[in-house]
Amino acid sequence: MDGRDLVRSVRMVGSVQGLRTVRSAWRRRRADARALAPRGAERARVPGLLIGAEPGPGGGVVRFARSRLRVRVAVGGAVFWSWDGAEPLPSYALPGDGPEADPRARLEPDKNGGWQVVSERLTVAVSRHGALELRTPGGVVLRRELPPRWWEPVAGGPARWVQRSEVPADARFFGLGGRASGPRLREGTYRLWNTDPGGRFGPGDDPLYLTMPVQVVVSDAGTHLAFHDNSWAGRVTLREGEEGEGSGHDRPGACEVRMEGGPLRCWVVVGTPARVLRGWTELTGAPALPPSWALGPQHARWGFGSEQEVRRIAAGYRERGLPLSVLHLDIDHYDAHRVFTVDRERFPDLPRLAKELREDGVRLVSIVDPAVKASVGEAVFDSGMAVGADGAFVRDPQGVPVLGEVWPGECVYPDFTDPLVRAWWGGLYEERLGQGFAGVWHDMNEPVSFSPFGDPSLPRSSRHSLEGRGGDHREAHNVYALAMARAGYEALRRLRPDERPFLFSRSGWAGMQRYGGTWSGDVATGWPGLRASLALVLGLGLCGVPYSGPDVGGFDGSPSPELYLRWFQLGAYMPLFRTHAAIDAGRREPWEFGPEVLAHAGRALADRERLLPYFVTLARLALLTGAPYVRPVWWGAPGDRALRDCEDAFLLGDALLVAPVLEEGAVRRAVRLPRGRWYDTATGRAYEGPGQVVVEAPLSRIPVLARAGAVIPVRGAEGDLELEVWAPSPGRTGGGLVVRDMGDGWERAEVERYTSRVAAGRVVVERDGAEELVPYPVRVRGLPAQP
Ligand code: NBV
Repeated sequence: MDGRDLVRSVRMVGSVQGLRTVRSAWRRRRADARALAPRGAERARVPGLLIGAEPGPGGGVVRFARSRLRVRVAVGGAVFWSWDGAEPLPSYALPGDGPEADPRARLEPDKNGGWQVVSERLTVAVSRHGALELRTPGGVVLRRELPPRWWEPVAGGPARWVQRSEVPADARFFGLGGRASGPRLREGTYRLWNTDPGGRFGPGDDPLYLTMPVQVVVSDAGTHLAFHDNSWAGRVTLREGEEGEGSGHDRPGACEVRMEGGPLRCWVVVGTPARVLRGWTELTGAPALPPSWALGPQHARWGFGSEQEVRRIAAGYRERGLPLSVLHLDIDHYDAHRVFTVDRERFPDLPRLAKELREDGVRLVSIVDPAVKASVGEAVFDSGMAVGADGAFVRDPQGVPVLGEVWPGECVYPDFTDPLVRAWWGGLYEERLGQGFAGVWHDMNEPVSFSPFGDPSLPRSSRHSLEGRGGDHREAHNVYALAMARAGYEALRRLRPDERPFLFSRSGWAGMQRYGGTWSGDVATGWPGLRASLALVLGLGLCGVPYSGPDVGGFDGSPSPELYLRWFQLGAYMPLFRTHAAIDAGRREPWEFGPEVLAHAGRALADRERLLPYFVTLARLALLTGAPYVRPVWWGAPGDRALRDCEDAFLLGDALLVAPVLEEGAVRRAVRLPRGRWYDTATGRAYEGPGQVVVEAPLSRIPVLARAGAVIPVRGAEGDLELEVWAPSPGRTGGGLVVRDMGDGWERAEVERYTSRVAAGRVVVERDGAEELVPYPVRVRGLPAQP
């Protein structure tokens, strides 16, 4: 540990606890040194030559001298392949039993002495040395997997492995969970180990809280998603390719996945971006539909301090006519930072506060930290110790509960990979609901144990149930928060069966969307942080987690009024729109930055309110199709290379292109447009894509462009649903989908489909498949003024 580390620990938690974190970190190091033998001598292995094959459901097994490769095409087109006999299950990413094999896909010999599986969307060709090629039906190679290599410790233990792949020279990489440096993942190594960067992070920090071995690769040949279903620690090294400019000597893009253990198995989904996300969420589960109120503006702060302050903030919004849907209470409302308690002095009557706020349309959401104060007599600790035969908490190999250091002091950690523990923990949410909270915010669940040096988490040797299979923290770490989310989500469903749960979590893993959303975590206040917050939301959306958003204004310090405003304007178009900051940071209420910022923030809030029906629609479409609300601009045109490289704008659904201001002082900006006509929604001016245009971006707003022909559900002046229709370009038609707000329960909703066209100089809107007239007022925009 160097001096800087010590300063970091003291700054984080204060001096007494700072010293305790040093002790806890040493304890962690000692525990691992004792329990995890050094790997010692290792034997390297490659598959060797092909020796035979056996067809099976959806594909079959190809045998090599020193391993076997299983290939299986699933109904729906996803392809599974694995080495050494690994099966798709067990998996934390897949709910239930995973998809059925496609009976039409067969394993057959190819003409090069290898074998192939031909399916509707993909041919998987296996070479004699164990390389595997994924080709489109037209024969274009999307991805080539080279034969893997394993290193097995001679003395036994988990085998490390590496899998190298090649992708087309023009390919771009995205995903890997939430990465601050994205959305386009450039050359570099990205770690797979959920990590609290400690206090705040910027674009250079990696890994962050929510990593996933999920990569989305976009090239002229097509889009595909590759998921290495393995929760162990790993690294992904990416290198973009280079084209030989017609010389025929392209250098392919390269991807190398290295894992410290666990199965070598992979799912690949191919198609258009929309089909890929549909296939991915069919595989890993549909995104939970947030209650509609979670689509409204939210405000949080670490350090609200008291009920009076919460009331004062709510009144601040109300008196200024600013909409507010949710207020969040952070750890400071706990009694001595202990989860599932309330500081009665400063928050004497939370249920009453919740009720009052609710009458004004504001819900309360509670932070929930996983670590439990380790002390006999503490209710949560005692009840946890009584769960099952061994108690609920993660133990060391000797069976002693593992201690970490978090806000309440010395803590233990529930083992959420144990179904019994999930049930017990879930029961504790009843207390939160009893306090009047309407949703939960999971924090510190990487999980964190403060540490001035090394990994700020549990010892890797700690034991976990892993659904009864047994294993250690090396395998459980990355799925810890996912399993915690499952506990929380299932509990809320059980406790409030008539309401859709609202849950979002800092950490998670593949499949996280089944239980809720996530947020940026402690993004550093500054222009780079603003950029990082967009990268995170885009990357997570491509990994199947559509509901997220940044700490608007940044987590630490004090943003300049301009930065705050630009962040606020971006946030207004993010699924989770929430201002939040650290206990020692400057204020984040919109009125704290002067009258000009207040006026412009008010406009952003009003825009969000107006777009709520559109957000409701996008949320439902995410549930039905896996498509994220916030999409990269190449979503509908992955073949447009300039769009593929555009990282400073995004599509909100199909209809809107949002171009946030990410640079200090900018009052206009270049916007890269996809094909077709786009209207600046503020000025009505039309632009033709594809290409780049410069649009005005005064402080009062960020550029939002509407696609010609778009039909967008909005909230009219009376609060009723209206259709905002942007004139189709000449000779073209347009359209849009509308899903009405069915409240916060489980009622199914109909997807209404509208088309727009121009007839005799007028815009006509019709509802598909319905005789009746359009049931909402229609407001047409973008038509040239009639003479
Ligand atoms: O609970 C306090 C904070 C919270 O405000 C923030 O949003 C989380 O990301 N929490 C982290 C723990 C403190 C970290 C320094």
